[in-house]
Amino acid sequence: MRGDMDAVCRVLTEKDRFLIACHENPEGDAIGSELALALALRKMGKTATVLNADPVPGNLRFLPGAETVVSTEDGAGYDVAVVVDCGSPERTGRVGAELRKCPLMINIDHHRTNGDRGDLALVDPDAAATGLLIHRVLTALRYDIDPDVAVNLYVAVLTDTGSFHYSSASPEAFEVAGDMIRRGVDPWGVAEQVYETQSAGRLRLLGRVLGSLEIASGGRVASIATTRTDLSEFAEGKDALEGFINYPRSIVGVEVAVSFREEERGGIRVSFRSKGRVDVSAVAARFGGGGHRNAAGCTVPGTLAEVRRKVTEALEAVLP
Ligand SMILES: [Mn+2]
Repeated sequence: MRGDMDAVCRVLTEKDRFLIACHENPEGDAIGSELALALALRKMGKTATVLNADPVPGNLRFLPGAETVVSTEDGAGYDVAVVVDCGSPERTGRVGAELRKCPLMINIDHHRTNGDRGDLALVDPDAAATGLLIHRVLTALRYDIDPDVAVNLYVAVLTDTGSFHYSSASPEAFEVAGDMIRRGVDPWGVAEQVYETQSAGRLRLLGRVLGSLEIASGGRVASIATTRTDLSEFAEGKDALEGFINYPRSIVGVEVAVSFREEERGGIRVSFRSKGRVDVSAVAARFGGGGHRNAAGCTVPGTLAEVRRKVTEALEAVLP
């Protein structure tokens, strides 16, 4: 693991005021990681504020501490900024300016494209989730993990391994999940909250989006697309789309699934999921994005049709 665990632990022990942030459009690993860290720091008698550019997704609002996440805060007066689960601290979006007011920045992440920026960095691309890095930090601090921290860490690991489906589901992921269950996490209760709380509107939106399915490259690439009209017609936010991309990937013979979404401010948000033989982070990087080998994303200027064609061509070039 790149970085200095000892130095990070020293800062967490010695400093008092922490401003914690994650990337835009946060998911379970980002939210679980920052809440686990914030709750632990508060138990240690410190001030820890979680400042995010985007709200906590509806299915994660049950997480202990989620109600304390703020969308605005003055970074002045904080000792340390902690950025979690961000391939680059810029991915914190509009809250980045407040983070930069802090005299010290710690970067805790598992994305391969991490530029290692920040004064101190704990970056391990082999970690299944940033939540596992938070777990390592809390273990190094000899913090006795309580049920509220445990459920946040459990959700971080559960969601970033795709419920332990992905190849990233390491022995450490299972061990930490098992230990969190020992500490009071209820697996079915969590699964019900995270995965079985969708609205009827979201399911109808899924029907619409699946109608956009296109198969290309001799059956090896499957894509879906969501227009701004789709989202507004079903009165759903963009976080409703989380997980839709798993349907095209589940098609037999498909190597890469792609989801295209029209952005409010123009351009198309592109998400990739690979079954493992194609490194989609390399394809995303060609369009200025990044991510992991099996899950990556980028934002590409242009219309839906243009971007769909360009991205499919770029994928064609790297298919086995
Ligand atoms: Mn993550």
